[in-house]
Amino acid sequence: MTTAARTRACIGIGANLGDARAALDQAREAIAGLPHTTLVASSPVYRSAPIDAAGPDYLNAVAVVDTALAPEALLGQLQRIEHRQGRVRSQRNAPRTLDLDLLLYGDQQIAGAALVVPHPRMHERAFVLKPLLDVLPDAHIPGIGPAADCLPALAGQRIEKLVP
Ligand code: PH2
Ligand code: MG
Ligand code: MG
Repeated sequence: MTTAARTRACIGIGANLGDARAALDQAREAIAGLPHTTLVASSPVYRSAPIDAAGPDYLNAVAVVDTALAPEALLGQLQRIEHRQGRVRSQRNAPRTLDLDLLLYGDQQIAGAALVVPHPRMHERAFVLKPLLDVLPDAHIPGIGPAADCLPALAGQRIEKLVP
């Protein structure tokens, strides 16, 4: 039997409608249960002001997985989880019960119609970088550089780590 090579991928988790804390917990369980995928790290939860969006504060976290799923297949699985947890797509950046973004997929750069990796705005968002760096302090964003180097420029973004 051959063993498919696994790739380390990082998933951004966000919610700002309904019981966002429960949505994050449920999403992490669902990610842990994905086929051909192992959850290797799960970050603390942060509360942050919406960026480029209206509505209530967001809760955000990051999950790190090792997966044999191809990037598009992983994205499809993440969208299924969003849908199961009541995500309704209206206008861009509308408040949502759950948002799962494929942030990083190994060191790959992907520019497809349905999927762009690294997530194009992740280096500008403290709500992505802080939880990511909690679990992967050496995280590297292909085409950008070390994730840690991006944080100082984002000091103006309101964000707080929640107690577990
Ligand atoms: N997601 C967005 C837009 N703005 N702001 C915060 N704080 N957290 C998010 O997850 C978020 C956002 C679009 O996905
Ligand atoms: Mg998003
Ligand atoms: Mg999204």
